[in-house]
This record gives sequence, structure tokens and C-alpha cells, in this order.
Amino acid sequence: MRDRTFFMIKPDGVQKGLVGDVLQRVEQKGFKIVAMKMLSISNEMAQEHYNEHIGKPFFDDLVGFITSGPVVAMVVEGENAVEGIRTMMGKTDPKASAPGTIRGDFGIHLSRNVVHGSDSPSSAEREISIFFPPEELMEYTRIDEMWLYPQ
Ligand code: IDP
Ligand code: MG
Repeated sequence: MRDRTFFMIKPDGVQKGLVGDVLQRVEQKGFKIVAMKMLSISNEMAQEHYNEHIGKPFFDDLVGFITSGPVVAMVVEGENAVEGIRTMMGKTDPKASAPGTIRGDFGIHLSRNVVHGSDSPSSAEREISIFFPPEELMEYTRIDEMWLYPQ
């Protein structure tokens, strides 16, 4: 099933100059970027985005970190995009992430793990709506789609 996920390069990824590398991985895999922007996340947005973590001991650090500098937010579409992006990200803790994954290759500490990706289709829908109004989602055909998917 072709679905959509919310994917974001966190402030540490932007600061470490990883935007191009991360985007290249997403594009080369065959996923289609259908929306993308750089922004600074407000405190209110951060609370909403991470509302499932309210009350946890790391919540304040998480909100402080995610609002500490610009991020690159995007919507990614393709076959099994939610799960596929999570696989490309690796585990939440970069120390446990396999080499070859984004977190495995570029991170070392749990709280500075370079990227965010939705963990389910319902989270994806919720998170996309926080960052992107519907008119910012593009519909187009990638020229290589006939080679990415059986016709
Ligand atoms: P995920 O990003 O892999 O979906 P979540 O459990 O949703 O992981 O946690 C959101 C973010 O909060 C993680 O990406 C990580 O940066 C941070 N985080 C999760 N657990 C901890 C913790 O125990 N200590 C500090 N930060 C944490
Ligand atoms: Mg999560």
C-alpha cells in the first residue's frame, strides 16, 4: 500500500550538515517527497507534536531540544512509507541502531538522534496536519515510478 509519513531532520541533523545526505537516502530509496520546509518549531507546536510523551522525565529536554534550532520537515510518500522510513531511521537509541541506518550512521546519544519519523499511519496523519496545510502537499508523478513499481 502506498502511504504517507511525516519525516523530519531534527536540529542536530541540520547543525551537523546532514540535510543533503538524509534527503539523498530518502530519494534514492524511491520515496517521493511531497512536501518540505525548514522551520523553527514553536513551544506550542512541540508540545502538540510530542503530546504522547507529556509527563515523561525527558519531555522538557525533548521540547527544549526540538525548539533549539531549525528543522527540515517533510511528507514522504511511497510503498509502505511509514514502516520503510522507520526502518531507514534505525532504532530510537542510535547506540542500538544498525550501521547503514540514519541514526546508526549519524548519531550516538538517545536524545540527539538526528531524525523523527511517524510510528504509525494514524500518527502520520496527525503529525502531517500539525506541520502542513493540505494545499502544501504536492501531487506529482516521479519520472522513475515506472521502474520503482511494477506496472
Ligand atoms: P522515536 O523518535 O524513535 O519514535 P519516541 O519513543 O517516540 O522515539 O521518543 C521521541 C524522542 O524522544 C526520541 O526520538 C528521543 O530523541 C527522545 N527520547 C526517547 N526516550 C528518551 C529517554 O529515555 N531519554 C531521553 N530522550 C528520549
Ligand atoms: Mg515516536
